[in-house]
Amino acid sequence: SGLMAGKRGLIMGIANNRSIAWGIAKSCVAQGAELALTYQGDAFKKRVSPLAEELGAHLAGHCDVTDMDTLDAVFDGLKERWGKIDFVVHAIAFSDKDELDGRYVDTTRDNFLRTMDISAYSLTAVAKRAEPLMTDGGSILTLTYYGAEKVMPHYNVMGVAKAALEASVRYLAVDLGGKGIRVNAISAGPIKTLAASGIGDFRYILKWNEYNAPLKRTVSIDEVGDSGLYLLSDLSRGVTGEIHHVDSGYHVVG
Ligand code: 0WD
Repeated sequence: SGLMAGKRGLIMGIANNRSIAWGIAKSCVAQGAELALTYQGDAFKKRVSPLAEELGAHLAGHCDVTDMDTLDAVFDGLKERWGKIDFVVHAIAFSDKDELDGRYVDTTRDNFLRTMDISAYSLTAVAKRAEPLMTDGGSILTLTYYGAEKVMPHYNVMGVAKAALEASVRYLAVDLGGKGIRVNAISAGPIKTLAASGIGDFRYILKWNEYNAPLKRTVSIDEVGDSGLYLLSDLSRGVTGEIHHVDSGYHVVG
């Protein structure tokens, strides 16, 4: 029973138990969803396996979104196992740590392209493969950040990639809407995760949010998880192309 009873979905981007995708996974399973999880390489397999076990989730295999063969293998596997899927969570981003500091103007072409590939293009690659499996409609959810809308210190090329990601959400929503597939993003407030530890002065950003956000605190992965649950469930069946802020309200003042 629950809001997600009978729904099956893929969650991409769990690195450990602090990952935002882990918060979303827990909320979905608490409401009856059945999950498949990908991991990036053997190092993460070790960390993700016990987490998958904890949720009774299936390990869908290694996936590096820069390698289309690994993406194809994951979706082929799901087709074989389940025949169809109802939702996908894309919680993946990467940029060279050295460029999440200092000035945006100093970004190298190599890292610009790599950041765009992993953090923006990959959503489109995922959506393209999810579409034929979402035979009863579906919900695709990605994660973005306020640095897409406004300049945030040190977010640099990742802000540019998140802007492209948010535009992708809108174009994908139009392309897939006719099939009842919805595409949305959560713009999460800052949370201390592995990916966030690469951003210069991240502790200052957390403090700044605590002082200035309407709720006077930062958000947790459980809170992002519950908002994700809404966007993945039929509660949000009239919602697509939306960037939903789960940031203690920071975006109304920032
Ligand atoms: O404050 C934050 N933490 C926020 C994060 C605020 C707003 C948005 N976000 C976004 C991130 O940009 C990302 O899109 O949320 C998403 C999830 O990030 P997270 O939960 O903060 O970070 P983490 O737990 O590190 O998970 C991201 C994972 C990677 O972990 P690492 O630590 O290796 O970067 O993305 C995966 C990987 O597991 N990842 C990839 N997966 C497949 N192929 C790849 C890749 N090439 N690169 C990274």
